[in-house]
Amino acid sequence: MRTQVAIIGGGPAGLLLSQLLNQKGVETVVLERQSRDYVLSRIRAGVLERGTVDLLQRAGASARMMKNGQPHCGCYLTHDQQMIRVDFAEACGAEVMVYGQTEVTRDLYAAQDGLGATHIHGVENVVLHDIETSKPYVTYDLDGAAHRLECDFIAGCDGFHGVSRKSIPQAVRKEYEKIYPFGWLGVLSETPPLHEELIYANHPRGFALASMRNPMLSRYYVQVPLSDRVEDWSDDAFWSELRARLPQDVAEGLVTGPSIEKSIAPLRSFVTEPMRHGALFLCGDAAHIVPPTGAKGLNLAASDVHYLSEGFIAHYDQSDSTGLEDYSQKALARVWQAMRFSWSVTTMMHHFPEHTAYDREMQRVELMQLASNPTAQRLFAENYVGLPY
Ligand code: FAS
Ligand code: PHB
Repeated sequence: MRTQVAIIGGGPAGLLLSQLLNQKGVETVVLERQSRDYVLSRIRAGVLERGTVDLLQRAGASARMMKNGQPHCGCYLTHDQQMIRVDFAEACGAEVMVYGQTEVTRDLYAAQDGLGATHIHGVENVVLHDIETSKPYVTYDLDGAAHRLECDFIAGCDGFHGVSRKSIPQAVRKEYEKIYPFGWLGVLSETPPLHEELIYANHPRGFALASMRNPMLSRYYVQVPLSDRVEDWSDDAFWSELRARLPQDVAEGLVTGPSIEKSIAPLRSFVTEPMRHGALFLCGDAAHIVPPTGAKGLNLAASDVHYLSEGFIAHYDQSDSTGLEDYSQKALARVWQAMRFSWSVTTMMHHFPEHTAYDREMQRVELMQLASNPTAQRLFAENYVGLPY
């Protein structure tokens, strides 16, 4: 089999890249390890930056989002009992879209089906070959049979645990990592959201987040030690801890119910450089991971896809490869900005075991500055809604 761009991984990055390329006549084949149902069962991101919304509109995958998504022009951060609202519209004239990653993935699959795109699910033993030559290829197994996919380029969209990043020689890769000493226990419940906007809570007991997917589907998180396991947390224990970390007057409005999904995600910051090596281009979580505090993971995948799809389209349409040559540097410039924001909000909002009383005062003062200083509000808002591509 032969194609122009082989895409490893059919998550949001792989699907969006395939869609934007196919729309412009660039051939792709998406190789995905899991089944479509499995990919659609994942509960992950919930907030889309304006750039991501624009890209999904360009990709012809935005109708359901524009109908069911919820535009938000602000969010709350709390410090113990104090509620601080950041007004995105007032601070920077923009907003975000609250719409689950699961639904984005569903919309992208529908758009790809509409174009008759080639997705191969259930692949195993994917290996990238000759990425330093002009004739790279991918081998993989499917239902016990060996296959070979010839291509011009390979897009590694296979997430943090995929094979693409590791296909770049260790001597070439420069990696940066910060592991946070806690995780997020997340719960999805078919209950009305606590508040009409997101609430990020800094409390002595730990961080909490009240989010949502729609008027009858809520998404909540509490910070937990890395040693905790999901089975350690009953629904009642979760609701009680979440309630304890929110301002009392707000917590009184919490509607609880059975969890329909419950999971713990560790938090890390990670970047690999470069994001290109020969014919291989890394995209999304394959190249970088952010703590979900700043709602940047999915949105960084989108901006990577924007730069990479523009590069491929110019290459094939106008034999202009400058976009491909500039990809890594351009994508990384935005990645590091998002890394800083995600790290800063994570540091401001979480309870760190090693923090002293002085550190906790710094968190408090950071939040008070956000409450009273329009410049601080603007910096937070511009980063939260998404810096320009
Ligand atoms: P993904 O990991 O989504 O997709 C990679 C795909 O590649 C997967 O479908 C995988 O099955 C496939 N794959 C892997 N190895 C392969 C191989 N060898 N061969 C073929 N296919 C292979 N971001 C936020 O903004 N907010 C959040 O709240 C948030 N919560 C998260 C919770 C969890 C538990 C996790 C893990 C991530 C969360 N993220 C969040 C980040 C998440 O949304 C990612 O940024 C987003 O999924 C990135 O998309 P992709 O780069 O496509 O990677
Ligand atoms: C979510 O709704 O899952 C969500 C929202 C904002 C975040 C992280 C997760 O920063």
